[in-house]
Amino acid sequence: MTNTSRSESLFQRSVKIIPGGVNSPVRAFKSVGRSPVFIQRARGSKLWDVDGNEYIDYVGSWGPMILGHAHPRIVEAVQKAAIDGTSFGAATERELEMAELIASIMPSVEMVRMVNSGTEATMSAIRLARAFTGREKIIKFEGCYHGHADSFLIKAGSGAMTLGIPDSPGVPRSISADTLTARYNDAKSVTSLIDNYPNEIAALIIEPVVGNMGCVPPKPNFLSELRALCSQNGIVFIVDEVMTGFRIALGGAQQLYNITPDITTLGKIIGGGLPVGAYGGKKEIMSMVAPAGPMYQAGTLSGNPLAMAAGIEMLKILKSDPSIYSRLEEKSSRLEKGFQSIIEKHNLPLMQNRVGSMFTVFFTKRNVIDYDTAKAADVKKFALYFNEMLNRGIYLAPSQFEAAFMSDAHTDDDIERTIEAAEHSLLKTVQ
Ligand code: HOZ
Repeated sequence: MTNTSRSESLFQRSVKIIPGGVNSPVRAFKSVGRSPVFIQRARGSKLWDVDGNEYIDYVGSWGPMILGHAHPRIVEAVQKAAIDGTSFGAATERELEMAELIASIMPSVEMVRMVNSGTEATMSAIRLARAFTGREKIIKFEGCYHGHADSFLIKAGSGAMTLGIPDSPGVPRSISADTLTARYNDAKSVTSLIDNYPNEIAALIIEPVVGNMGCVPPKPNFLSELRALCSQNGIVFIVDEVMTGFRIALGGAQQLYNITPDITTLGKIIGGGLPVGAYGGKKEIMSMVAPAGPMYQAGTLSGNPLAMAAGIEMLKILKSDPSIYSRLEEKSSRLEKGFQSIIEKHNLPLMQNRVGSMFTVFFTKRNVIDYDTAKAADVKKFALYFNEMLNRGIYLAPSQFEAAFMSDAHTDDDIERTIEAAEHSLLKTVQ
């Protein structure tokens, strides 16, 4: 058993002063029946906790660490930027460079506004869609998570799903009434909402590949059907690429599945690990954002120089080296095959989903294609498995309803060790 005594004592102190002892619920390890490990430092594919334990990391700060932790070029960019000042609340050349970089990689993004998190990006995007259409309702999908703004905490995935609070108290009824929910991978469920609320729906927002109920890929043509439905009905098509952007392909899910969103929301990865988000899309729509137009949205720290410096370096590296994506695919596929051979060899009641370097092993035999099938997973068995893996030095997201992420820093040895740990852990927990 790994010694995590210092983490435990820090957690005892934390719960007295921080709600639940953490600053974001998914970090609490609550659903896996233990207290969290406190991380001290990270490099490449590894994390070290305050007790000195080393872990192979598949959380990657929930996605953005696609190059691994503390990449030297990103660290240097942040250090250099910091010397010149950490925040100005004024226009900078870096923001322009970042906007041009994003637009050069994602052609659907004709104009872009930087914000500080994915939540800010999505909540601003729906305000913009409402301003643009003059309508109030939005469609989201059960089990998708778009941050914690009121409109999205309806049948929400991620921590809300993990903790069994998909519909959070505190969200005014007037706001939840304007959020309609459809079934992921079921375009017909969208059609009936559109039929029931003609000319009332401002936007449809979707995780193109869901990461927040575990990894769930779209069925063939699902995304293009949604695109067509939105175009036919004057609905703003918002593709939330906070997890998938620059991850499952350089140009994100919109490149991989050949769809053109009206608005794209971005986060995490464009800050290279610093707090960043962005929303961007058609010029006609983005021109409504203040001060170009009347839709108000603002932020002192938006386009922060440290975050821009880190993000620009990250995007430059990703853009200049396409072999990163072939390596990610090769390594993720090798890990998937390793898990598959364990599942088949021992006839385990598990299934896997993977899109590029995002993946989840579900504790169910049924195909996981939406919220209901994800919910069918055996979370108690997952909790046992999680703990076994942690004790073997493998750091997974502490929830069945989160995706795992491969980075370019993961080594062949990391993958071998993960497969070996998984076989032992699964045999101890599943049968
Ligand atoms: N929802 C994200 C993970 N699926 C971000 C992590 C968090 O909520 O802290």
